[in-house]
Amino acid sequence: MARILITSAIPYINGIKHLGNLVGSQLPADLYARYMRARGHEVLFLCATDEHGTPAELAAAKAGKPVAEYCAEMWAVQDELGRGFRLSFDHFGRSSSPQNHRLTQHFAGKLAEAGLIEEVTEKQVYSIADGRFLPDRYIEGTCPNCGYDKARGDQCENCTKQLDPTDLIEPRSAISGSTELEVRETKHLYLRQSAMRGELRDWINSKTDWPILTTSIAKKWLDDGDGLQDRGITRDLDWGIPVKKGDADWPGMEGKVFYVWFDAPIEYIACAAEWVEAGKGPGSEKGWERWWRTDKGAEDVRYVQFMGKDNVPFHTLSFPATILGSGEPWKLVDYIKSFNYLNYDGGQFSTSQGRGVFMDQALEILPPDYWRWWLLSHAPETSDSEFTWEGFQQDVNKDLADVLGNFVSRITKFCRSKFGETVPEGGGYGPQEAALIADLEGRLRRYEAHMDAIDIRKAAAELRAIWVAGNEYLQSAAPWTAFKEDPERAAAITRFALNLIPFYAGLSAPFIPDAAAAMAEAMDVELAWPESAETALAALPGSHPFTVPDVMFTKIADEAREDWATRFAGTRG
Ligand code: B3M
Ligand code: ZN
Repeated sequence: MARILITSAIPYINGIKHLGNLVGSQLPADLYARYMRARGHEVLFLCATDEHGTPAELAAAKAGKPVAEYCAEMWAVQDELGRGFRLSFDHFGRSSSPQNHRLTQHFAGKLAEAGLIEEVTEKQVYSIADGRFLPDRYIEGTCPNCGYDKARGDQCENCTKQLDPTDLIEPRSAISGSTELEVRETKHLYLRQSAMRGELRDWINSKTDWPILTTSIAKKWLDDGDGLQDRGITRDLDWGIPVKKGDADWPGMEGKVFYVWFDAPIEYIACAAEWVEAGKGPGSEKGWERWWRTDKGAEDVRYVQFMGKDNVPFHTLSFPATILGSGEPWKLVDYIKSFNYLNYDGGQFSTSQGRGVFMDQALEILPPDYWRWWLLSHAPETSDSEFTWEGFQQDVNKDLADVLGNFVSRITKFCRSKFGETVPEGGGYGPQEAALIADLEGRLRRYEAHMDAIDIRKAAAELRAIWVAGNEYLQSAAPWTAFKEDPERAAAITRFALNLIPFYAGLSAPFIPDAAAAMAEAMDVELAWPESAETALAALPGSHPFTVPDVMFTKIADEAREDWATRFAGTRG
């Protein structure tokens, strides 16, 4: 038995995530966590909300709420949606937690001790009316390029030109509208990542088994002339983790907070501490350290991270720089599974335009298994993939309703009508059953190998093939025909087919946990990972009771598909 630490990139707090976000980190991480638990490993699966930074402040302002209140509410919304999708986090934390405050300040202190932090004085726009420095995107004005009058200090939304706040004509504060702005000096902390380039390169080069998507992005940033620049890790904002050196004040840094990307990955660690404090982990207060400190038992932990490709530089370079630079024995990631993008119906999902399906909407229209199956079986692993309503309808109707659902319904109903609601005795398995066992044995091992390697699409394809094999067996063995001539033979076929249901339940649970639980319940068994096809398919003895389950998957009708395509085309309310 191994110990496996799994984290999903932590979603920003500002709003509900779309299905592209979901399939880029939380959902595949959940698949892997469920699989590893099913294989008997000790798993700690963590996620949280990423609550700091300008986007959180802006979203709170838009919602007309104090930012702390806004974050607390949105955390609850995201937590609930995670449950709705059956994301099996051991803890869903918050980057604003006291644990993360302490740890982030601790890491900053250690990095300073190691000489890896530089204090830099810069010039920045200060708003007299607002009594604060303004981040670039808090400054608005007229674009010098196109004349758009709501251009932001970082970029013009109209012509997409990248801007500096000083480029803007008639700049004003986006908070108050005040034009009383001046440039003032302010001090910031920089993490000297460049000093760690060699160490980071050696570490990345040692990861020969990582997905190419992950290492190619990391290497591009390492080798790009200015890819591994020293990085500002503080901001002039109110909301965030106050800049301190461990417990001590940091002279000159009063009123400043850490940059959101400095504290967000540290939340992976803090989340384990939150998990323990919430009473869900081991009793002892420091019990989380056995997952995170290699001097406290974490040396035999395998740590796997899941994220979209845009997050890869932060996880392959910045966060490792924090960990390595601290000089303390923290666990480094062992494997990074990264994803391309899921597109939506010929374009992109867009949060600002409300284009595509968002997590809350998805659950309003269909149960989680439909989404889980489609999204995972189309995970954007080697290239971007695309959601279309036709494709979704076709795949879900076929794989889930016609193949798996139909199989379960057909055999349980047939048995009930001919033998009653117990597994029929009598008749031994013949060559047809032996052939299927041999086939399924090979498929089972291949499925396990794909899941071990986190090759999600390949795993889904193998699972689908396993379902199809049972369906084809039932079709060709045709117990309804055999029953007329040879009831003993029909009993054997039926018993064999009924035994496939718990086998399917165990194997399908990481992808479609609700349907798997329903299958196991109908067959009156515990969900379990099969040791082998041979043992699993002889597990239910004659006279074992079962019930015919409710319809597992209703097909998606054309009208529903058309309605949804229109409803989700854009401009969410
Ligand atoms: N919140 C970006 C994202 O949600 C960011 C990830 C942080 S992971 C430490 O895609
Ligand atoms: Zn412009």
